[in-house]
Amino acid sequence: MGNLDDSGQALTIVNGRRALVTAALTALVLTTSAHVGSPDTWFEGNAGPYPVRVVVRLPGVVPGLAQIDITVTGPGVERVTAQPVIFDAGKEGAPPPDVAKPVPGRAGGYHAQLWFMTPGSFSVNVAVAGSKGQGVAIVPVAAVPLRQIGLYPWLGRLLAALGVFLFIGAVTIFRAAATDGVTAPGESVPAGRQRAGVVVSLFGAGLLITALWGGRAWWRSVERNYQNELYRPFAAKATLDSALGQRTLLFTITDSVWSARRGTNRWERFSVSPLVPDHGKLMHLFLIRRGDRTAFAHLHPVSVDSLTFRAGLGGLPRGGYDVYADVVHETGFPQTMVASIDLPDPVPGDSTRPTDPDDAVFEGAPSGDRVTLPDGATVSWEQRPATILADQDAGLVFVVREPDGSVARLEPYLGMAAHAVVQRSDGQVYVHLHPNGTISMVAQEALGSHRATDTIPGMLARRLAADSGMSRMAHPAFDGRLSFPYAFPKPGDYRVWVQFRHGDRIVTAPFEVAVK
Ligand SMILES: [Cu+2]
Repeated sequence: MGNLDDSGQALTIVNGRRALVTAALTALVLTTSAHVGSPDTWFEGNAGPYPVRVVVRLPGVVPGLAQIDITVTGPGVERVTAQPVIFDAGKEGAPPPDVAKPVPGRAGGYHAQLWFMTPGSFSVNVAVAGSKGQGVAIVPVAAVPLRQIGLYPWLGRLLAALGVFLFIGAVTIFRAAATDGVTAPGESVPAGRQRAGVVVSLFGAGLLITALWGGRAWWRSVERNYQNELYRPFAAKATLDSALGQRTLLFTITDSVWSARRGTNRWERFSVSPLVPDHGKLMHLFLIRRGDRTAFAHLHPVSVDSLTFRAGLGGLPRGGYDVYADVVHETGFPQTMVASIDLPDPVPGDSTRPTDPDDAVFEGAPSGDRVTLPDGATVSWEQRPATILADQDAGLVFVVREPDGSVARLEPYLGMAAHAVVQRSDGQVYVHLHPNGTISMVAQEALGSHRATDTIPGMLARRLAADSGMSRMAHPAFDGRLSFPYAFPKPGDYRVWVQFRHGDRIVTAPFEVAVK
């Protein structure tokens, strides 16, 4: 399996859709919508008056059965339901909600299983009813086929053995029909009929082989159709523009599905809709230097045209970088595009400043569980679990303290208390987290505020953009205790960059995690 650099390059070189499918197949297992290789959805928020945590584990195949784990905090809960609602059909087109069953031995724990029958952008609506009334939490989930499940080897061998048995049986019947079948009982089969038996059984075997061949061709075409439906992120490339002696990055979506605005399979329909600003930005671009990972940037490129985005690189040092671009479509469908870029040294006197006041460029290595900031404030990973296991709550709880030890108040950064970016050392896992989990805020808004009258592409996007401008105006300060609900998807060496705004500075604090 190629690493992401290879696949990223392969994706930029070939532009034709067919060729892409082949190139993408190697990377498919690793890549999925708004993250890379981290398919579970984690959500923390409220269903009306009830605080809830929801984890949606998709099977990676569609149709497929998803496991929904719900934790409701607080007393008086009587009934918890979960319902999958696809973006374009809305609640009217959704199946009835499933009642989640209490999980024995886990206080406030509920479990449900939901079928996702078609790929697309869904919300899982978790409804809680009880003594405090009722409420619904909308959890955006992009259900896309990510993998092909192979036949169990033992089942393959068993079916092959049964097939050979049937084939031999059928040929024997053909022969018997031309020999014993037309000979009176007790008589021996004449030599002429013996020969006819051989001819008929050869003819029958030929017929069966032709039928099997046809069946194989049919099955292959079914398989090809399925592979065509497998999710692959948009192809994209990152290039350096050094015109005027300044380093700016051009991020270009090279995918023909996007440039032609035409999707040929079911999930692509959700990805040709306009982009919507998440936290007020159309694109969140992360650059992480390969190898030591001591250089990191969180940029917000401006769109030059519908395919190209441009961002100033500030003082980002030289090196080979993994580039991850998070976008969300109007349908609530999120994507992470992957590319790579080699940066030269900053030009002396390079005046490129980051394009956006919310951009952050950071250089530095992790230094244990506590990071001291230049102004004396600290960020510490508190109650860090002794061992962190894959697929188990990672306990990402960070506390920002003022130099005097009191818990800090944080200004909103991009409308949130904090952001965290997680990457595994080989670049094959990447995800962007918030205290409300892995979900995108604007995806949640899109799924929650989509109306049947939103028939023209861009209508909902415009409304969401207006809303996002409104919501950025007034925001209270946040508490310096930051908790990110998440589980690392597989073992490995991870780095987590926690970002927040403290006073007038954007702070980036790196942490190292070994996941077993
Ligand atoms: Cu963020």
